[in-house]
Amino acid sequence: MIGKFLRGNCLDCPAGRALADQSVETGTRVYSIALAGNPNTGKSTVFNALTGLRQHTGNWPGKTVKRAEGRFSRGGVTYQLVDLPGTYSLLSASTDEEIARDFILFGEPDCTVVVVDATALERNLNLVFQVMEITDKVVVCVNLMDEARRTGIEVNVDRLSEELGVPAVGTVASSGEGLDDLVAAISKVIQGQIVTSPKIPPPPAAATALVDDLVPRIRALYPDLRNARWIAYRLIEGDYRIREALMSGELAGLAQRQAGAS
Ligand SMILES: Nc1nc2c(ncn2[C@@H]2O[C@H](COP(=O)(O)OP(=O)(O)OP(=O)(O)O)[C@@H](O)[C@H]2O)c(=O)[nH]1
Ligand SMILES: [Mg+2]
Repeated sequence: MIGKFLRGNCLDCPAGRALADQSVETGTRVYSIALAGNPNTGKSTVFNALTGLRQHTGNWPGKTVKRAEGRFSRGGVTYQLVDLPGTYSLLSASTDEEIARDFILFGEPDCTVVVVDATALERNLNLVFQVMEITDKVVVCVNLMDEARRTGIEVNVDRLSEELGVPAVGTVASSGEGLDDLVAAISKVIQGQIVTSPKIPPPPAAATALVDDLVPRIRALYPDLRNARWIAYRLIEGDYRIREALMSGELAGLAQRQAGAS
């Protein structure tokens, strides 16, 4: 029952358990939101502005090394915001990437916000696509819009949103501009008022054939797993962490939690 209630939170981690305990006490549903993004895009600035906490920010990449958590409420709804370390990808090449990837995959947030740099959109989109492969509950926060304006870069966020199939919101996190719209988009995605349909560039045909072959085998082992296709892609990329999770049965735990939640 509590598993059902807290679907979206990782009940195996201390933060998830703490959240579970508090939710039992208050009897209210708390929605979890992950803040992902390349290094130095303003994730912690968004986190601080929304939660009122003071997670470390500064003008160099790699400031956030562990995940930080804080809450805020809007319209009678409470959100648990999780500030993740900056990553260029989720392929677990580094501890930071593992922390971010594991939370998005195993923590199953109700919504993942990918904070991107408006002045370097193309480079930042790689991570957006990787996150959209894991989950369709995604909102893109196009931050540093002031820097983009200052350097003459025009970002059409509506067009971006259309092309990605998920909401995109322009923000200046350091001044608070756009953050109300960001929270409104997050809320609509969580409540199902916005139905996302992520558009991810197709992978090479050879990879697709291998993945098509692997997916039924993974499903045979873990019938309740929702992300079998994503797991298959990571396996052919040689992601050792996913391979270990598959061999050790860690994926079975995830599949059971997903089954209990649905
Ligand atoms: N001009 C401008 N500066 C911003 C904006 N958002 C954040 N900053 C600044 O950008 C720098 C990086 O912000 P952080 O919030 O620390 O970035 P981060 O994504 O958490 O960085 P990592 O934790 O290292 O990945 C800080 O100096 C912020 O004050 C913005 O919208 N406009
Ligand atoms: Mg940070």
